[in-house]
Amino acid sequence: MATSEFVRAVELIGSASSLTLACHLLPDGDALGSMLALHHLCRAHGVDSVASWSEPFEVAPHYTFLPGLDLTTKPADFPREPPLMVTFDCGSLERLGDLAAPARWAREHGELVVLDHHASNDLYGSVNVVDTTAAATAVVVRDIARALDWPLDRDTALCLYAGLVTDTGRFQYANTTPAVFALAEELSRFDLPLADITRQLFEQHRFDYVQMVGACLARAELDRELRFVATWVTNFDLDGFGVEVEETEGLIDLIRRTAEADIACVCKETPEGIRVSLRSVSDIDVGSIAARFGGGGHQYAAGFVAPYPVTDVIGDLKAAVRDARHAGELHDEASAAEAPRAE
Ligand SMILES: [Mn+2]
Repeated sequence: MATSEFVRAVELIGSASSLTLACHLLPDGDALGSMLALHHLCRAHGVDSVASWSEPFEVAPHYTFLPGLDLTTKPADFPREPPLMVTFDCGSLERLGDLAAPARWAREHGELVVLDHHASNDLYGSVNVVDTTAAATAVVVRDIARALDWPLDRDTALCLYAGLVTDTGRFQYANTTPAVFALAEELSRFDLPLADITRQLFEQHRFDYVQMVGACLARAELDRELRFVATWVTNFDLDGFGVEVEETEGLIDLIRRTAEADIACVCKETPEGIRVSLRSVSDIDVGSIAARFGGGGHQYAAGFVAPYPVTDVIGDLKAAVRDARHAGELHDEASAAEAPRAE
């Protein structure tokens, strides 16, 4: 990917003596992995770097093994006026939370380099490297490192691999291309503990969490006509089972196993509102559904935050899914009408 924006990003990062790095709030494996990877590379090449994300400045238990978390900086200590800031896996300024203000400063007075792969990215940087063909932001960081001629080390490779394996759902989602396997092969050569990484990221949970999942799956609702399945996590669940909301990231991957549905939804009560995760295993684009609610994402994985009760969110979502299916049917009918008849 050698667009002029990419070339500019490489120039800026390659000539910097210091860099500030930030990923989206409530970071996932790709946000953390891609940011920490560049953090490691900067340190290896004599570039002072600071890496952070918004409060709550915590990571889910399944990410605590990532090397470099001990080298991150609390958002309160993040530079207020960074001359050069790079953001990772973040589609909008708002998703930077507490770090939106320094990003705004960087954009107006310095440079704000946005590295991302979300089609919904609103291009809020002064330099926007948004590669929608990349399976993960980790892929974009690998491209940047290659252009800089910065060789990878084992910690960097591990962080990039975590991003890649997270965003491809361990090489299961539709974004799993030959290029993804090629990068995974390259990274795995750093003697990465692949089985351990997979278990840490996807398999291993506290017993309290496993029991809470049982309760959430038991209450799931299936709309067979809409092929839509949804469940929710309340504050009562979290308190009762002693589970942090960050731990519940994998719940959507359990509910999306439902054969009678091709769109899955998990709603979670959080201080900022109902956080909604959507997954699609059909050609219904949940990214555009999420966009109707002020969120974003991809065709197969998307989300948004709604400031009203779970039952209302699910009701509104069903209406949106119905519209999307109806639009799809109209399109299919139109295509069928245009198609030449065999008889
Ligand atoms: Mn990502």
